[in-house]
Amino acid sequence: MNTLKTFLQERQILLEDFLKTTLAPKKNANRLWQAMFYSCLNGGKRLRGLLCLASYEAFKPNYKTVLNIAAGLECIHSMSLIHDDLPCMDNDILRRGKPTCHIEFDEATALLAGDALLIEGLALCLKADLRPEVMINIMKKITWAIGADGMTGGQSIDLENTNKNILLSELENMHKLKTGAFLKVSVLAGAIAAEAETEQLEALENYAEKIGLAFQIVDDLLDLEGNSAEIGKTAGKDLIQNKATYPKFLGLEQSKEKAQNLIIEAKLSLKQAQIYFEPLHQIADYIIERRK
Ligand code: GRG
Repeated sequence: MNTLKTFLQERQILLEDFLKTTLAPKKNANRLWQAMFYSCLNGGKRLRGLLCLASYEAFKPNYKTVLNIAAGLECIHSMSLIHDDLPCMDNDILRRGKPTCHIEFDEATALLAGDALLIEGLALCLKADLRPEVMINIMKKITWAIGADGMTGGQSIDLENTNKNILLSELENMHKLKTGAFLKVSVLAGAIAAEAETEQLEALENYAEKIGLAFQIVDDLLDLEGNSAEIGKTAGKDLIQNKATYPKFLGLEQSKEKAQNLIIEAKLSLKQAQIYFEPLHQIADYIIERRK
């Protein structure tokens, strides 16, 4: 991550090492584990894991308490990318600068690698040493965020919307579910683990909603303005697939402006709840500065 400061870079490396160590014993156990390792340890930005660590550390010092959750969230995220790339979904051949899982292995293995990463990811989250009621609360929120009223539901709406004329509000709702819900729970999981106050959780929820939407707008912009080598996935796909995007609705300049304003609002909601933790601001900035 080129623009993230040392504090977050350190945690990114630590999270990467933790994921590697956790999955390594099984790395070559069989084709399934090889595909899981290939798709999880392949240079993701680790945004969801970092959000979880940072929102914990905004309230309590020992972020290693939530390392299992941060790693579990990254496994679940990797699962969603594998399935998203499948021929029956987005049908893509490039992910994180490498052939997608079903290209490198085969479709059935990719499907199963996704399934297994989802289960292993949830199991990893459950390993965090937290009070049972805190753990249950986090697991409820994670399962909700990835279920039919969250990420899976959003993906389904996205598939239905392809080649259709939809409203901006419908686009926003789709992203709220598909991408936003999981980013939000990544932020909340850390803060809930740190037993933050209700008012602080509300502020973080608001922060997460704003950065989630900004993340998606930037994703649309990168698809349009970036190149495949830089973004690590096939650029220009939204146009080819005739997908609704923010630049399509708002134009380039207004989309950029909207993303920037959302980041300002996200930071403001932290300030209003007196959450002064610089890395959360840095992540918000990174979301609009990123080039991949
Ligand atoms: C969770 C059961 C279950 C099913 C998943 C396939 C699917 C259903 C959902 C797809 C969700 C999806 C892929 C949303 C796109 C989110 C997105 C823009 C991902 C890219 O995130 P980055 O840029 O990626 O953080 P890296 O590679 O850095 O991790």
